[in-house]
Amino acid sequence: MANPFLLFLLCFTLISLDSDHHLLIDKLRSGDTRALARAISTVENREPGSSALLKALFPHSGKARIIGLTGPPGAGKSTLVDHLARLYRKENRTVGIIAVDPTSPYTGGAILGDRIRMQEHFSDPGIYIRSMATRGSLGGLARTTADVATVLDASGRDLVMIETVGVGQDEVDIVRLADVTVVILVPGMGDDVQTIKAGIMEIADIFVINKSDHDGAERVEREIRALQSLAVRHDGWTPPIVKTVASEGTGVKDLAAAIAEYESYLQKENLALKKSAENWQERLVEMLRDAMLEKSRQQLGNGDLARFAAEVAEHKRDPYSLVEEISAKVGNN
Ligand SMILES: Nc1nc2c(ncn2[C@@H]2O[C@H](COP(=O)(O)OP(=O)(O)OP(=O)(O)O)[C@@H](O)[C@H]2O)c(=O)[nH]1
Ligand SMILES: [Mg+2]
Repeated sequence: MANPFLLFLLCFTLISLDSDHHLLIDKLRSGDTRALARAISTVENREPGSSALLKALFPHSGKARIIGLTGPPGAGKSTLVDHLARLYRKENRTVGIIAVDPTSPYTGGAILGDRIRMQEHFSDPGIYIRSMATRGSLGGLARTTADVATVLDASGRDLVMIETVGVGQDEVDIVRLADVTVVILVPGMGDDVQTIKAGIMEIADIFVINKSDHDGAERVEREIRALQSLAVRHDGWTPPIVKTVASEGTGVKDLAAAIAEYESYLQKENLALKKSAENWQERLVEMLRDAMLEKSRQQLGNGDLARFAAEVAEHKRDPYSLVEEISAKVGNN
């Protein structure tokens, strides 16, 4: 028999959590940046109530343009994002920026640069910047970034820009949640174009060759063209190549124009929804995988996995039946 007092307490907590959320949502939708920051932290740290918050926010999302920008370390991504943000603000559009920091050895100085720029924007509530450096975070970096983007979107930001360093699968996953993906390359990368191309080439809707003040911009352009000629995109769009010198703000207008052009192409060809559904298919698989894995973990007792692993290693057990057994139990719950 459940204790009536505990039941009351549970109901009370649930109701107050719910009204807390309503208050928070009202505030963040009215442009309150502190409420926005709190909501983002809740989601980022997977605090209790984060899933309820996301459920309540989701209906308000879907209106922002999500722009993903990726490229090698130090390519000038932050500088470009900064200029784009200023440009969009001149058009009176509100901006949210997520700078995903891979917390790797090569960032040190750049983070500082980002911070200085962040400070400059502080006086303008129309630009909200959030750095995330949470590799290995619960649910994965891509998932967290997607959820934070949903919060920014639901808060009514017109544009959400996501900056990531294009080095791994996580980054590819992150840009996959964007409506428009900008891949930033720089001259003198040599074989790097080859290295990066595997994951990144097919996701680029727009190429930027930044640091075009350096020698070799034409060569990079030729390489991109050559790679493009090998693969035709199924949506019929040919990603344009925009040359920029971000540190001087050169070419930023052209980049904004290319972004707008791709957006109107998506609208005209009725591709926006299709692209979004494709992105969601990936994300749903990932969310399901997380949920299933979590349930499996709950099924397993402390140390079970280590014991099973040892048994499989000693060939006392076969892993195929083991996984079948565990997933069958999960399915029954
Ligand atoms: N010469 C030249 N330097 C540039 C250009 N764009 C950016 N820079 C410089 O390159 C350095 C790195 O720029 P960031 O914007 O921090 O690059 P990032 O890609 O965000 O760097 P990470 O986030 O660390 O990967 C800075 O010192 C910029 O001033 C450019 O077009 N030409
Ligand atoms: Mg940066």
